[in-house]
Amino acid sequence: MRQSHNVPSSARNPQAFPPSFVWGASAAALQIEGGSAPDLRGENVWDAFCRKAGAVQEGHTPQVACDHYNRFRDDVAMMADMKLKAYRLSIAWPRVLRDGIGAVNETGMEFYDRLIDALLECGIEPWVTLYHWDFPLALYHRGGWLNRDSAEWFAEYTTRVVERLSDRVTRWITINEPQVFLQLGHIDGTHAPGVKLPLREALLAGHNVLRAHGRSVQAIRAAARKQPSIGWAPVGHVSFPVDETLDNIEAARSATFAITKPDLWNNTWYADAVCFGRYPEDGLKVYGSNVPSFPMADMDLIRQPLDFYGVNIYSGGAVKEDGTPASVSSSPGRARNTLHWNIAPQALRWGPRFLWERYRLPVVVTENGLCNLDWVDMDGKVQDPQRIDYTRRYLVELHRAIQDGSDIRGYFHWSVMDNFEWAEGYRERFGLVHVDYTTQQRTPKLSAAWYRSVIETHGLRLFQQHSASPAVEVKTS
Ligand code: IFM
Repeated sequence: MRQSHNVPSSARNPQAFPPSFVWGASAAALQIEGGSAPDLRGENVWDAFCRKAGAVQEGHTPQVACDHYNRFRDDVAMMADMKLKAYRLSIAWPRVLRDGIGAVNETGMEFYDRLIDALLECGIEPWVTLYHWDFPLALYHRGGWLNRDSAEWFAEYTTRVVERLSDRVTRWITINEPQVFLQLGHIDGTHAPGVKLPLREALLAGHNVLRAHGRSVQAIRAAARKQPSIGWAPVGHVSFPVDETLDNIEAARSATFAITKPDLWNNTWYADAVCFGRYPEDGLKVYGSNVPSFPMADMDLIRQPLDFYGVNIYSGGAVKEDGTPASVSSSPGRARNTLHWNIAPQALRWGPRFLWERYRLPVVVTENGLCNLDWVDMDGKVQDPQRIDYTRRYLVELHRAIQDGSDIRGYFHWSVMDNFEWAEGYRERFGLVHVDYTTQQRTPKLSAAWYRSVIETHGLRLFQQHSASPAVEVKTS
């Protein structure tokens, strides 16, 4: 597919983002909430996984995390001070339905009621993700995603949430990063639930996840009290061209959408199913007899009309004309984050652009950001010029994608604050705000003030030369 040649309105001012472009930041329930006492929520697969010796860095757990459950009002005030237009949160499934299905846990639902109200009072639009990996433990014991009923369980939960919140929430995201919880959680065993299934069973779990996505979209549309805008948030694995020759662009596009290995990391096994209602031919070939059999009607269920394509992009790799990795992506001493992911700003131009060209859904970058080992300095500040430079470079590339003619509607920085980085525990810090996990003291990093200036100038700040220290500061409450 070729790019659209429509000239975006932002082309009149070459440095402006479209007027309605959404500037936001993201987080997820288990990574920040805490509030995990038995009377507050049911258990999820991560609670059990964290109890396994050696499963999580230094035995860290999400039991307290950022204590956002008790401090959400201050956190929302901090977001308002950052001038966020939108905040992407996730709902903890076993907080609203302790066992995943059945009676609503009123205390849990009230928490989200209050959080949504606090956001709206500050003029911040909530974007709600329904599933960000905290699968109810009770349902895991009934087979988890391997059980075909999981799609119905997820639909029931979706309905309860949407009935309650859709008088105020219109932005819905069904599932976050299926690639990660399927590959790491169900094949590699390094994320919850920590099992090492054969490929065939993992593909069955994946098929049920996609059915759950479809049923969730149906449930949102059926229960929503206000016109919903619905998307999902897979990982975007991006190959980008070494230069802008048509052949190299084509090679990068093909590499981005190809399935070449029998693992679950790719884009199209999920996205072609969700957007086209079919699994891609190359995937069927690579997975071969491991592809589970299922009724064809499943594909109609999986393919539900969506309003946007959310995508999480952190990294990527340059490819040559023949589709093989270019040396720049593996050169010694190249820029990397502390998890050793390549810093690859071009991924935020070519990834969203390729997705827009293939699926013709408005794209929203639902996650992007840098982990580092930030600390509070002797003057009480957190100096994170690398995060500023990372974000600036990526956003400049995203802007190029818009200028190329791609329909890109928003950007959510990951993450609003430091948090529980799954099997890495609390070591990695992705936040715009530093969290001291002993005192729960929040310290906005320099990047928070810088991001505020980007939002306030609607992106123009990206194109101004500036020192690492922005002139404005963000207050903590
Ligand atoms: O922290 C995670 C998030 O939960 C899902 N996307 C990637 C982030 C950084 O690893």
